[in-house]
Amino acid sequence: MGTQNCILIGAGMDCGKRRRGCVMGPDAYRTAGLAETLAELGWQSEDRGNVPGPVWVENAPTGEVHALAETIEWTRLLTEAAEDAMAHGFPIFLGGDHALSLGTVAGVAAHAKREGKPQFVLWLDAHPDINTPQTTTSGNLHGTPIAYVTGQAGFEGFPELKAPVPPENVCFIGLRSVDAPERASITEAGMTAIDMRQIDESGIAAPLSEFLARVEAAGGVLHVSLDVDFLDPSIAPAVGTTVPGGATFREAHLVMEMLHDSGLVTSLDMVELNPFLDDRGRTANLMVDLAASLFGRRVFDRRTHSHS
Ligand code: Z70
Ligand code: MN
Ligand code: MN
Ligand code: MN
Repeated sequence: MGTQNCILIGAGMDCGKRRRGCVMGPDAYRTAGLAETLAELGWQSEDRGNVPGPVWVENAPTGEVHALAETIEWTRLLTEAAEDAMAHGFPIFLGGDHALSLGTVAGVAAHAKREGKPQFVLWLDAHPDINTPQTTTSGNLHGTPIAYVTGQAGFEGFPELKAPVPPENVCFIGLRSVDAPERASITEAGMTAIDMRQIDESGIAAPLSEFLARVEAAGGVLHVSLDVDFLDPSIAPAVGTTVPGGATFREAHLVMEMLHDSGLVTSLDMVELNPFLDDRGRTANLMVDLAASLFGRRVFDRRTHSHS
């Protein structure tokens, strides 16, 4: 994974949806011992504190787009923070709701473009978050980052993308709640979409290996965006939108271990944790455990790649 230096960036964005609480996410990860866990695995971390984006905004009426101006401001701030952090180490963006990825993915992709490397994105989520401000029926912009970062129309007023991510470089794993317009754009764009049915049929390792082989063959770099609702709500209750039938403890750890072994991951979002809904910190602790697997915690060494 290149340099053994992590940059922790608190992004307590809480206006990508109506239900409040994600603002506490960055401190929950700190409290759960993320930096100490990384240190045990040989990773130095530099905590840059919290990005000072707009925190709270009154709810927009049902159906209307909520907190557009605030989301645009967060996108600007996080694009900049992400692009800068990429030059100094491995950024971990501590969410915050998933609207933060409008900025983080835009920023890491801009960095990859400057280095002449293709950017890939692995979206671990129950939802594909590929609505636009026009197609969203909830008006919650946490359901839109993939549309923005792949350069779809409808994001007037947002920062101009320096480096749109080609749709074929995006892989979703864990899908089980997809809106009709989202299904249409995934199909049209030819994105790799692994739903829970496919995971049940083939296991989670086979489609992930296939995607990682594609990243490797392209000489690409990989951004991982981990939404708490990728996980089954029975093990990860601290999330606003619980969707039954999610990834198990073992599937999620396997994904993280395989990502570590690939040596391809260069940035990470940890999003949608709402500590207000947690059960004695168990979801925050689980998310830190998953990060640990991504940064090299293992039972026995099983590496197949020489880099990392
Ligand atoms: C729906 C929407 C969403 C997360 C809910 C849901 C989006 N597709 N994303 N929870 N993380 O409102 O656009
Ligand atoms: Mn770099
Ligand atoms: Mn999401
Ligand atoms: Mn989700």
